[in-house]
Amino acid sequence: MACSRYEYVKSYEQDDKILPNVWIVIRVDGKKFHKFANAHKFEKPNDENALNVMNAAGIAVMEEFRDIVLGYGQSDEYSFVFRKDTSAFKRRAAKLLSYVTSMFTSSYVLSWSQWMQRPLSYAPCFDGRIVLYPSDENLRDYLSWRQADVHVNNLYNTAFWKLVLESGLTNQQAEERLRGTLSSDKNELLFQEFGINYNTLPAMYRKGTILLRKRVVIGSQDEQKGRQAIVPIHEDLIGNEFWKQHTEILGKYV
Ligand code: DGT
Ligand code: MG
Ligand code: MG
Ligand code: MG
Ligand code: MG
Repeated sequence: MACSRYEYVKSYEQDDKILPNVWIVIRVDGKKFHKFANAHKFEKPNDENALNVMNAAGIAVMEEFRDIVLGYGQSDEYSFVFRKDTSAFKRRAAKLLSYVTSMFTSSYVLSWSQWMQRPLSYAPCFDGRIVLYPSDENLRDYLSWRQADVHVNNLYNTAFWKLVLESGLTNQQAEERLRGTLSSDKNELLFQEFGINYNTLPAMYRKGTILLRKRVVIGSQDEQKGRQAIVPIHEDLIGNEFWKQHTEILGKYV
């Protein structure tokens, strides 16, 4: 039966093909991770192992979808940048978004026990969105925005939790203490009251995690082979230096 009387319903489906020649960015973000982090006793403000679970899920997504040129993770979110000329899934927005979001989520669950002592007490879920950026500058500004976000939040959270956990302030007192302070004030507070030089804290907490595809050399000295690997780095991506060092991201595919 080629044409059943029901088949017309297919014509209600909408074409969601993404226009050519734009950067496709997909960002996933954990649903109510404030609650999820508490339920699983994440360390405050940063739980290194929980961030490793996020990174493992990010790597799994990039292993599955080869046209992603860069991943960027911080807190409970991950962004994935598809090359401008990708034809993956005919650039259909719903396919791209739902595959990436579900692959990220299932990989997060699959990687959990590798890093975490405590079992998952309920199923985490992630929202996903697609944003299109027409120019390289727009894409760089997007990534800079996410990295500036982790900086602002992490500096605040580091100061906040020091005041609560070490100085014994209530949450409200710590909030009042930090209200209206500049970055320089918080740096100074950490240094004067806790002897902490903020810039020496782990780069993963301050800068987030950038995932790049790189050729790496493996094997013994006698027999070396090159292969593609997904490499996590924790560098500044706001300045020009990063983009000069990693020219392959913006279009010189090697
Ligand atoms: P949402 O995204 O609107 O469903 O709500 P949330 O609660 O996921 O809010 P969001 O995404 O703005 O903020 C991320 C939350 O995740 C934030 O409240 C703190 C928590 N979180 C992320 N990473 C860590 C961590 O390493 N340690 C702890 N203790 N909490 C974390
Ligand atoms: Mg939110
Ligand atoms: Mg969230
Ligand atoms: Mg978030
Ligand atoms: Mg099917």
